[in-house]
Amino acid sequence: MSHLVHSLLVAVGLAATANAFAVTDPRGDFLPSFTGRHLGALDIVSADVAFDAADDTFLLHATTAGPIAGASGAAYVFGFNLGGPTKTPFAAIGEPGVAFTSTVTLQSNGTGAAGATPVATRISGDDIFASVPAALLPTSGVADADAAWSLWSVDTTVAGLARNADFAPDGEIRVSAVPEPAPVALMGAGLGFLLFAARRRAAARA
Ligand SMILES: [Ca+2]
Repeated sequence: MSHLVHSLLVAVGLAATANAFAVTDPRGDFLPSFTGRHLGALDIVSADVAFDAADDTFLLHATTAGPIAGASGAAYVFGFNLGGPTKTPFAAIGEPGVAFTSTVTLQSNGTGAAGATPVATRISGDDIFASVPAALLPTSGVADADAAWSLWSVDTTVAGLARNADFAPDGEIRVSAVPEPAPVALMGAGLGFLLFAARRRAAARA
């Protein structure tokens, strides 16, 4: 019994502290077509997007190989696919899998926008974050929790497709879910335990 309770507590602890699933990307893998500055800030090394159902908000995060705040003109574009006709503008530079219906652009100067609506952006060292209300991204037949995303870095001092530095992920990946609040997780664990105990009693009678 005590072992089972301990296992449940460990499971609850994991559920409460689990981080969003992050996509990792190699260092120094700028696209051959990229003609901009090879800044660490334009080299994506990991990224994640989670959907917080409680707040109806997407939580965006990217980590780069260098400090972001000082890299003037660096931008990070999160592409979202929420159903309907997609844009696939990057086949010519070897990224045909990047398909999106809307974008959120975060800038190294701390500004950001979802479409034409400003989005608060936070920068800390090599990391950039933003919370984006799901209502800002148009949907067509895909639930917010099932949204797919991709990310690419841009040197905005360069024109055309040659401005796109690094794609990570370069195919569509589904948003992760923000872990449910601890009290809800505890309730779930309690219910699981009751079910387990009931099944064990039933098995003992059989
Ligand atoms: Ca990279």
